[in-house]
Amino acid sequence: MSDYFLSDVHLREDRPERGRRLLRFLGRLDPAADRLLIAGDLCDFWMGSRTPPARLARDEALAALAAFRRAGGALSILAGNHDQWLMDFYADALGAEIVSEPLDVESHGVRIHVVHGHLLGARKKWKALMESREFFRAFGAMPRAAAWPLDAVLQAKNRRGLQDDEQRHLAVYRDYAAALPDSVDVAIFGHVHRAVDHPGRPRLIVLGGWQNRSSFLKVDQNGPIHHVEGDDAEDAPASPTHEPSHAFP
Ligand SMILES: [Mn+2]
Repeated sequence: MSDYFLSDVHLREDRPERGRRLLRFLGRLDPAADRLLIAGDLCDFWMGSRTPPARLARDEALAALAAFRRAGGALSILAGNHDQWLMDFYADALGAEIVSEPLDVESHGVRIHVVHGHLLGARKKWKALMESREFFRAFGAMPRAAAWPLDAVLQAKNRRGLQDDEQRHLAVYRDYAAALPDSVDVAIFGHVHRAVDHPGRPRLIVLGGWQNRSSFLKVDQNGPIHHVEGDDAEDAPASPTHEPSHAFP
């Protein structure tokens, strides 16, 4: 019986490897015993805003999540900035339980605090503006010929500012975790795509994005273990590839 936490898969039809990673991951779960919490940004903004729900439901990875749920698996989802307008879809089409942040859960005696991370104050204003339902709708209705270049500009802007953005967020995460009650054992964050596992009280974990690999926190009777796996990890024995702990900025 294990509890799994993951975030920032950023499913997109033009990035099928992300869906394949999620499919492989789901294949290892036991719906009769395991529970899964997705801490935001399961779907990328592009996919969420531009794909009609019926087609979205046919996405292989999303269909596998629905199947996990139908087979009795516990699936909870909290909103990220990319998929906050998809919560009704997740509830209806996937059968997910929608939870709101901050979320406090206990797993195998470990007290865990979960947020996506975009609401803690480190985000640039222009990005927050883009996350309105109006922008989501407008982007979804935009002709492909206009949406592609805009998407490319936004991605390039994100890449250029990545280092600063990550450092700013991680500093905010560290302060946020330090201010949590002493009862919290592990503070889980998403949004930043770099996997971080920082010891301390609470232990600070940034789950990590699925753009280039799979990463998740597994909690069972052995305690919480942060797994960061390359695409060939399935053939490897039980001990996963571990990302070294990153020093904080
Ligand atoms: Mn995010």
